[in-house]
Amino acid sequence: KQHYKMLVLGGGSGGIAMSARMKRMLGAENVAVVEPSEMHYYQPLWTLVGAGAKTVASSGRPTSSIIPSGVRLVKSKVEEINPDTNTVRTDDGTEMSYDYLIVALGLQLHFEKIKGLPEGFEHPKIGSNYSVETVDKTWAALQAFKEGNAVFSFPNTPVKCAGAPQKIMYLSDAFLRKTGKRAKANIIYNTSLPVIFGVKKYADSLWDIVKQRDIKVNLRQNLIEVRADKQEAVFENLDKPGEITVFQYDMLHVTPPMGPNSVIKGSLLADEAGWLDVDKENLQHKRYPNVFGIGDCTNLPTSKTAAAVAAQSAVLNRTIKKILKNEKPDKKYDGYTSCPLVTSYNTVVLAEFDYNGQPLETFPINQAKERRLMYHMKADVMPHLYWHGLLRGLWGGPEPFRKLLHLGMK
Ligand code: FAD
Ligand code: UQ1
Repeated sequence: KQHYKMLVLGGGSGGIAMSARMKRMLGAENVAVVEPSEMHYYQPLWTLVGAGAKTVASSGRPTSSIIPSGVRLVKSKVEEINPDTNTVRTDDGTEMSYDYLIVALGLQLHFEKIKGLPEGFEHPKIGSNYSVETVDKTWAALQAFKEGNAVFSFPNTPVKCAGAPQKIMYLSDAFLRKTGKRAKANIIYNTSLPVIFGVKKYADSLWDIVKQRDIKVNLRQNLIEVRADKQEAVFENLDKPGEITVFQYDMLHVTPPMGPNSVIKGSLLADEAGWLDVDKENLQHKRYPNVFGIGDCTNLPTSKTAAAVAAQSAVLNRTIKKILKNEKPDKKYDGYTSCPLVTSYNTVVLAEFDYNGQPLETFPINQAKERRLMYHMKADVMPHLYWHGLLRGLWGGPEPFRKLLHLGMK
């Protein structure tokens, strides 16, 4: 049986960032990562891939190339975690034991919870930026648009990057204007939420933008069925169950329902809803002190993003350092998360906020305004910060810069 001092489950954003940090703390020989995927993707780029501004190939790198050198990569799927015996079993029957466990398994997409999907993706005019298989279909649908409704959905579940379902809508609006087709298009955003965005400061700004661009927003509308052969999307009014509206579409962008990773949901590590049950300040598991969590798989009550993972990685590094010395964790996570709301091919509203939904902006300028500089950050700076900063355990979020940039200011 293989034994590791520090076992990391999942080689996504959080898993790779933590394995780099744990290598530095404990030495590579004491760290292993379990991840079955051949490729690691920088998912935030998919917003731009779906709009034709970047290629899907440029969003991925082989997993083997981003594992910190010397750290063991176990190329299989976790099937069961038993925190009472400190063991993990994988799909090829391997049993591993650990002293400390970091869970970074991400969340799961549930296209199958919408009637008619995923098989509907075999038809044209429909895409989703949320998976590597469907992101190119968004761009194909956008290019093929002739006239009629362009419909964008937001599901009735927690999601990762809560701004992404509407970013592709603004980019589609811009593309249709650029190609002279906007006058023949109705752009419709049907969201399950009762708001356009969860933080008022940015929501106010986004309402101005949709009005100015002539985009129709329907709140509390949940996509329940796609009849892709007939190009029909069926929505249910969440405030009046049973009230159904059928939208004929010439383009449909689907944001799928999402939920906790099934490995966690079925384990002793889950909370009632199935998410990894961690302390919101120090990221240690609430019942198993040698288990820690980071990222989309956790029940941290903040918006699930890579920016949040960055801030969490710095806190978790500190927590583990303290635990290894038998001391109390001291650094506290404030819930920092960020969502660069792409509003055209050259502008971004850079939302940044904390657990209280209070804006926590890095730059000493009003980030609720659409800005070109922030588009450049999103499209050209963030990918480098991700591959060379976050994944190497060198980027723990913008907090130090925020403090520096706000020196002498309120
Ligand atoms: P992931 O990076 O998803 O990693 C989870 C890993 O676990 C995966 O590699 C998976 O293969 C592995 N795994 C799953 N099950 C098992 C198993 N049973 N055994 C072993 N391994 C397993 N964030 C931002 O900060 N800014 C943005 O602009 C932004 N835009 C986004 C746009 C889109 C379209 C999408 C989809 C996401 C976006 N995000 C953005 C969100 C960001 O990508 C995620 O929040 C981030 O990647 C979460 O990291 P994670 O490590 O928790 O999960
Ligand atoms: C960030 O740190 C990050 O992770 C690398 C992202 O993911 C792609 C982001 O989108 C953002 C906005 C941040 C925050 C960084 C700054 C400089 C505001």
